[in-house]
Amino acid sequence: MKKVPVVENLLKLNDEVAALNRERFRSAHVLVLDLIGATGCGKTALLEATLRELAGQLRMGVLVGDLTTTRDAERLARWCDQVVQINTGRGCHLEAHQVRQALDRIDLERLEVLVIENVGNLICPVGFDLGHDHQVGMFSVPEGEDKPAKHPHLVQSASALILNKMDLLPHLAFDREAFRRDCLRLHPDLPILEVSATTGRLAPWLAWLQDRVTRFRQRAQAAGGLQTE
Ligand SMILES: Nc1nc2c(ncn2[C@@H]2O[C@H](COP(=O)(O)OP(=O)(O)OP(=O)(O)O)[C@@H](O)[C@H]2O)c(=O)[nH]1
Ligand SMILES: [Mg+2]
Repeated sequence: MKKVPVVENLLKLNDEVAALNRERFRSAHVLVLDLIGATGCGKTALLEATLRELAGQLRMGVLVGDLTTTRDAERLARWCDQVVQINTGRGCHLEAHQVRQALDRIDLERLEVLVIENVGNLICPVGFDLGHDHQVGMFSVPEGEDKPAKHPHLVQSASALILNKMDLLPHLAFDREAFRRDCLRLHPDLPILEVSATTGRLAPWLAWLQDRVTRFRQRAQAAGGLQTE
């Protein structure tokens, strides 16, 4: 029977475009994060709070994926002038070519960090390289403590895992220890960043982000690509 490797080819093509994106990001010295979490876990809320908190300290831009609306981009544009909405139509995740097109609408040279808010979905986005440096996974307390165990691929591929809506902990039966245990069983040493985007409890996430930016700059300087101020 004739072999038709459709999915393999799709991913191969995506990887090729992701490699081009990565080259672009490297030459502009921009650290790129792919933020992945279920719909409603608070991705946009976290980015709004982060942009507000780091205004004047870190030059950030955001690409935000959503099926049809521009609502997230409108929320983020209040805090940042480098925001592009990518509408995926029926697509449940972002692909590298969509990011590539969006880069034409953003001034990469002016940025230090680019965050890509992926389409709200815990499954499909994980397998698609966008050219990013890190995947950041995001869960929230109301989703329940069993979600890391049910979504092991995200936990395993993430460089850090955000647990949002910590302010709701007193009101819900959420087993924090079971959550942590499952995460660390799947990915030992995974940073678990407990935050509350809407109440301003951001410290673990901001510290992780700053640390990654520092390491990224050090690596770029060592490679001779970034001038010290
Ligand atoms: N209590 C509480 N609510 C939060 C927190 N963060 C976000 N929310 C609320 O959760 C809802 C969803 O937040 P969004 O930021 O739109 O979530 P999102 O992950 O960007 O959603 P999609 O883009 O649709 O996938 C909103 O009503 C937010 O106000 C939090 O830390 N605590
Ligand atoms: Mg959003």
